[in-house]
Amino acid sequence: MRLEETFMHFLLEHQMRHRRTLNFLILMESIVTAAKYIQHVYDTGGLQSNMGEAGTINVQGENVMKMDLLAHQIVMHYLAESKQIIEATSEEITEEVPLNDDGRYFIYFDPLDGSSNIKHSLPVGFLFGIAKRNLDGPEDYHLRSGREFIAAGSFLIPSGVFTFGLKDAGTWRFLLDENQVYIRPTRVQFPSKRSGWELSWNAGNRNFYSDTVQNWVLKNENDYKFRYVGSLAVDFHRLLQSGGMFMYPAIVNHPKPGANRPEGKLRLIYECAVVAFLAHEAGGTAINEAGENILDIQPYKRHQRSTLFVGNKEAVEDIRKALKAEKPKETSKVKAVESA
Ligand code: AHM
Ligand code: MG
Repeated sequence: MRLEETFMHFLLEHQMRHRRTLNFLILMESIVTAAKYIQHVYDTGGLQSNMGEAGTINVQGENVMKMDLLAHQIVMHYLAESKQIIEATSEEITEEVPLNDDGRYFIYFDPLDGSSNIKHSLPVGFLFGIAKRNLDGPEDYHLRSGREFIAAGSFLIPSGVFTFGLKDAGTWRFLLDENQVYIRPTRVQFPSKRSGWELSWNAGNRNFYSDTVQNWVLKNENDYKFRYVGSLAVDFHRLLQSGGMFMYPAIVNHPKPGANRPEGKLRLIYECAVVAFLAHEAGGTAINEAGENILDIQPYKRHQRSTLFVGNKEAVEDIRKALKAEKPKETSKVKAVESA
């Protein structure tokens, strides 16, 4: 019989080594329990007729799926029970959710990332980032940047793989065993070998990007394999192991101007900053289209969007140089077509 190290043991050792409290352990126990519950609900979602739309539109103007709401309720239940959270931010709720005035942590989460995959029973993820409140004085409740996270993670659903980043202590993967226990801490680093690198992006948008991004794609796409699932949590999960870059650039050249997304599509705090934190701890990096490190962007609103380029440092640096060098031109293919 082979007995393996559990996630909780791994975390306990870490907390003891750094003379930290057990509060963080209690919080992580609640998050892991929530993830396993979401996993169960997802596994049985087809049978329970829970894979369809909820019939509502969320703060982002997108269709809410029943599964989005169930996942949100599950996470909120276990967070409230843990009593460790002062205030929670969920993709599914417009305002902050105050939980416990004496809680030590802020949490930002997307309970089910990749909603368009739900109706196909394809993989989705649960993304979260955690920051600590000001313990030395009155709390100002400012929204935290990724640089202020103490941990972040991503659960892959339904395979149950858990990727967990701890500040200055690396990014780790855990597998779910037959007893529903997370085991086998394995450190993950972006692979430096370029031959397996992947470029993960919605190729259907290629003509809608800025001229700079379009030119970069034209020059570089053949150096990468193309992979795209359509869920950041899942695409990033794959990228961590294969290397390369995931990108969601600004959409600025759409034929229907209303469909443009100059700020990007993904949400800064609970999507971009979460994968940026995991990437940073795994030896990679993440920037927005202005070339700023995602971790350094101070959010000014809860559901703020951002452009994202995340992956191996060399790949991200390469496009950062292009973004810096080439000023976006006034002319675009669309404008040219319009005037033709
Ligand atoms: P969601 O949080 O509503 O699921 O939306 C975010 C998702 C990301 O996971 C994914 O990277 C992106 O939207 C996919 O968008 P697109 O369908 O435009 O490629
Ligand atoms: Mg999402």
